[in-house]
Amino acid sequence: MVTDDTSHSEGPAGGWGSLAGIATTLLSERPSPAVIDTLTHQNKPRGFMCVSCAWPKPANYHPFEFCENGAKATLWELTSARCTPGFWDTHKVTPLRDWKDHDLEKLGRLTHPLRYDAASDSYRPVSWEAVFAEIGAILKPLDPDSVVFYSSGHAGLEAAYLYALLARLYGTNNLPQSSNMCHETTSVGLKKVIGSPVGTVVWEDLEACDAFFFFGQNPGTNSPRFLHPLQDAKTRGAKIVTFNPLREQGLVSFVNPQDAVAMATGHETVISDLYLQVKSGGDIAAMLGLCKAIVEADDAAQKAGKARVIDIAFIEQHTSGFDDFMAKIRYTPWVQIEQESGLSETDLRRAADIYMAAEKAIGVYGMGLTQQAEGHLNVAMLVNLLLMRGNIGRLGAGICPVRGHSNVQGQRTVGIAEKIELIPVDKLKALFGFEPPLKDGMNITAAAQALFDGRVKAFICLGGNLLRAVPDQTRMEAAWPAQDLTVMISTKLNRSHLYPGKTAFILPCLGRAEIDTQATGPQTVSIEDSFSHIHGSIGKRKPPSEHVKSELAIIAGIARATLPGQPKVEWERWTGDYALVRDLIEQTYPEDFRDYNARLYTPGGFYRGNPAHERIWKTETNKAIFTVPDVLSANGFEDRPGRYRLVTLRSNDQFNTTIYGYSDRFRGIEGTRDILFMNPQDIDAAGYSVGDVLRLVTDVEDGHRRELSGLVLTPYDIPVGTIAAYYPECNVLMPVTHHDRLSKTPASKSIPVRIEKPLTR
Ligand SMILES: Nc1nc2c(c(=O)[nH]1)N[C@H]1C(S)=C(S)[C@@H](COP(=O)(O)OP(=O)(O)OC[C@H]3O[C@@H](n4cnc5c(=O)[nH]c(N)nc54)[C@H](O)[C@@H]3O)O[C@H]1N2
Ligand SMILES: Nc1nc2c(c(=O)[nH]1)N[C@H]1C(S)=C(S)[C@@H](COP(=O)(O)OP(=O)(O)OC[C@H]3O[C@@H](n4cnc5c(=O)[nH]c(N)nc54)[C@H](O)[C@@H]3O)O[C@H]1N2
Ligand SMILES: [Mo]
Repeated sequence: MVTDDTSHSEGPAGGWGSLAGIATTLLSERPSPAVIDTLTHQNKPRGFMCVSCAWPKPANYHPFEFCENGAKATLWELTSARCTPGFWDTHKVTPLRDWKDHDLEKLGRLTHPLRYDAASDSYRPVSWEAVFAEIGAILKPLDPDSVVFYSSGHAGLEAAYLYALLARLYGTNNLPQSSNMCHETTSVGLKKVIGSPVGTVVWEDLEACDAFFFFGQNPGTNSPRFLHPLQDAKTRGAKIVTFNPLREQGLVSFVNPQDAVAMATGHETVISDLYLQVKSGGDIAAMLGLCKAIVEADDAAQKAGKARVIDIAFIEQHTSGFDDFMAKIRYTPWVQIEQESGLSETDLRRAADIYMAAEKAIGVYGMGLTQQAEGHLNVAMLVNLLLMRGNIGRLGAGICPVRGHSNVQGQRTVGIAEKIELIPVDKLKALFGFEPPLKDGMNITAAAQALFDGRVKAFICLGGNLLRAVPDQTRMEAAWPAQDLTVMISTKLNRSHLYPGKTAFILPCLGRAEIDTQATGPQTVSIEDSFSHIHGSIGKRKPPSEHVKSELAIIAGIARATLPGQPKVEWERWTGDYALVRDLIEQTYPEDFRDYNARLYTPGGFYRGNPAHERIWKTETNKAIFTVPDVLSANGFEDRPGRYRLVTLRSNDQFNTTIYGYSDRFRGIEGTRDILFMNPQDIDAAGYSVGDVLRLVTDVEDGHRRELSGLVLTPYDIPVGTIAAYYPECNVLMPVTHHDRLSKTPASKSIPVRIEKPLTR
């Protein structure tokens, strides 16, 4: 449904709309009453931890400690639908490429291990013994550097640790992860400037903070439980300032679906006190503007003999690079800041006033900052802004990257990393008696490039839907099947399964909400949330089929068939008792995981600590570093006539490539995802009409044509020159070379595109 009204949103976030959203999924997935009961155990001690996002689970939880999207994710996983081998009697693989992502996953849970049969172009059931034997036989003779072990942030800490160990025992650090497309900018950029690759904020900080500054993170859709502490913060008088090109409903207002009075009266909390619609890629300039206003206020305070606005004592003791940064601020004129950010000096000064009035401030960010060609500078600029007033490493203040997958951060903590500097090589040597590979492995960008060049022979995927999530999707799909082996450890059918390698397996695994029984009985897994707290998670539901294995058991099966036996490597024992794997994790990372098994069910999780939180800066200068941005725009390309900045968006009815449905109710879009959001002025200027069906073409000349047709032009409250459309549909448009300079994170929030109007509709 398309209207020509740009104020699309359907009232506040949360409220009755979110209950209706859960109800739609309930109806479509037909779960048993017991499944619905399972939801009440979600995110609570000795319950199971949500399979959706990584938002922390508080010690003092609500009766229903889940949100619309967490409930949808659980119901989607515990669906009564099954994709059994019988499906392949009537379906071939190639025609399924025309199916929508929604329809593929909607088939239900995978029930049997499957092997691709080229003769019939379909998958056939196969025994687990045969699976492992064949994978082992193919992997053994391959050069380990030609094999890639991808992991999406779904799997728990125990599986992730063993998966990384499998890759290293095999001989490679090729361990790219979904965070390479997501918060790698944080892992690299934040580490550089504060010495920690993760955020410093913990739950108590949310409760003590006076002002939240949101940059490119959308809590209403992507971390809805965040709206509760925000609502509490507003009630006690805290301020919220948002920088986002789109007016996102969850950052405008919220009705708490767990508050009966609010629900009955429709009482909504206004979330943002100030909402600034920055240009896509305009945040470096916007934050520089805030810093400039602060410096001017500080100058005035000094002249008047008043207390300084800048926390100079903190800066002198704890930071380096301040003088150079000050010079940059002083010499950058307001007109340039306005030009690059798309915001007025007046508005930026208003934001700065709120920042200066707050004793304690938190900087929150997400993909709007990380998925940019200069994403690391975005992150560094946010750190600059916080450092000006000593807003890192004290109660109520800090930096808060909001992570994506439920265990994406934790997987990195326990060894899923391609960079050797992140690996405790000596510990691994001592524990397992082998020589770990010492060469850096490939991240996603490098792996994609190597695949195009024919240098990758086998890809193992622990979860995820890499072929749909990755840039340059069309080129990936062309190159992928040439591999000797593709192995997909998955819960549901997805597009990545439809491009089988010469030998190809789909291996069905348990979901986190399911009971995982091994030799010593039912097992617990664990995850790390966005605030570096570790939680045990106990599955409650019956597995979808007796032929499904746990991720650990699948990893161990592959390992035993592929690697020579080693006395200190005991796959069978470890998979029989996951507590033993936790012991290994503790021995490898003793500081982070002290008393791991004993502390597993700590309410709210146990904190593994963060030096930057204590103002210990593990950087090159042993201080927090002020960074001088060498450019003011983060998008990495020039503006020119006819070129737009394309933002790729998530709807509230999807979890990454999992499309629950076609209702993006916060943006007023129903029944379709084939939408191009555009400012009405741009529509007029280009001579288009609302409802036109248009084609996007990537405006990069590298010999590859990238296009996406069939998008319906929809007016929206978005800055001139910035347009938006949905991810993952847009991934055919993203060149793999368009990424953050430092971390190589694909720049999915600002892709240079042109618009074409096809002659026929
Ligand atoms: N329901 C649901 N929840 C999810 C997910 C999901 O797909 N669905 N995905 C999970 C994952 S893996 C992740 S990483 C997180 C992602 O969660 P977020 O970090 O919130 O990611 P996005 O929704 O992609 O983008 C966030 C916002 O960035 C804004 N933006 C775009 N360009 C710019 C810019 O240049 N500057 C600024 N300031 N803002 C900009 C967009 O308008 C959008 O509102 O969510 C997790 N949770
Ligand atoms: N254009 C554009 N591209 C993007 C982004 C963007 O904003 N714009 N965002 C990027 C981001 S932030 C991310 S994180 C990536 C996401 O990329 P991925 O992590 O690769 O993708 P998902 O959609 O999360 O993967 C969904 C699949 O995971 C499997 N699965 C689900 N649960 C489990 C489980 O418990 N175990 C196992 N083994 N498998 C499971 C199911 O088969 C399901 O089909 O995409 C990136 N790509
Ligand atoms: Mo992500």
